[in-house]
Amino acid sequence: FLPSPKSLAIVGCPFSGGQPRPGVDQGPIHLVEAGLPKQLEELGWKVHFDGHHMFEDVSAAVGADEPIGLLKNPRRVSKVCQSVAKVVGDHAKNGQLPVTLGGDHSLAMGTISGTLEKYPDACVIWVDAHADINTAETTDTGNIHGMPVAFLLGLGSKIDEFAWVKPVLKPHRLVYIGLRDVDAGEKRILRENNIKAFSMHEVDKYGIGRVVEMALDHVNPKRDLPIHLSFDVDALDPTVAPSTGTPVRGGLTFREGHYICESIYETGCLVALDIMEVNPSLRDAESVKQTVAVGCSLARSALGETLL
Ligand code: EXY
Ligand code: MN
Ligand code: MN
Ligand code: MN
Repeated sequence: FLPSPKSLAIVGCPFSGGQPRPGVDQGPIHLVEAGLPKQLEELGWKVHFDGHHMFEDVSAAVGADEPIGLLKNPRRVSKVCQSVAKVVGDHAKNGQLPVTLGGDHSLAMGTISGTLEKYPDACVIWVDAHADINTAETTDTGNIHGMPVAFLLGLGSKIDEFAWVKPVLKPHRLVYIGLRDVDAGEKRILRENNIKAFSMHEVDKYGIGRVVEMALDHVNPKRDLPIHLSFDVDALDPTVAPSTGTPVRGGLTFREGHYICESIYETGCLVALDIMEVNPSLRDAESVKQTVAVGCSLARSALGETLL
């Protein structure tokens, strides 16, 4: 599925409306300033980047955005994701692999909708400390970055403002790696929908090599389906990626995170990549630099950088 000649589009999404901590909107700006476009060119990619998507028109059109039930900034999140879905879908249809830089993880509602428009049978590998699968009924926080997967699966009560999100993702085409902070309601949803998840317990038990193999065997047994990789940097241990909004101890090591990316690239099935939740304003300068650097190196690994 990899475009040939290798061509990708960086979709910078400075957006933070899916969660309460300011700063995550600066993530994509830092990733680009750290040199990601050039690093990807050095891997042989033709890189399209025409500036970040600022979403001002969207925010202006929405105006005051009162909560819907518990959901915060619902109209803004919905509109931004809808516009991201269009951008990602158009790049995919153009033969440019979309690399979306977040921004908070609510954006994946858009990126995955865009991917599935071009590749309806694509599977999703979601690397995260969290399952991001709360519904309007189960969410405690109302932060939509904890909910995008539920929207994509069509779970929970329907909300008019999100009517554009089609339940395009099937539970058997989704697999998680890295989970360790899953709400009780989310555990029930995972169980009831038979969704495969490899938590840190399984990473400890089997090692990352076996876990990635089992994850691929589940969603992509013949290695012939397109893969969307949605990588939340909080999947990594906070010692590796400290500057993120919802760090959880006991995460993936630097190598485990990169191993996931390298192995997915090796399948030749990658069609879209998200690097999410880098928040350059939460920690000291050195930790920020480290987190931005790790975001860039995950992207490089997923796009073909090898150790030898
Ligand atoms: N489960 C919690 C919630 O729904 O608010 C925490 C979600 C954090 C989500 C981060 C992006 O991965
Ligand atoms: Mn563009
Ligand atoms: Mn997430
Ligand atoms: Mn997370």
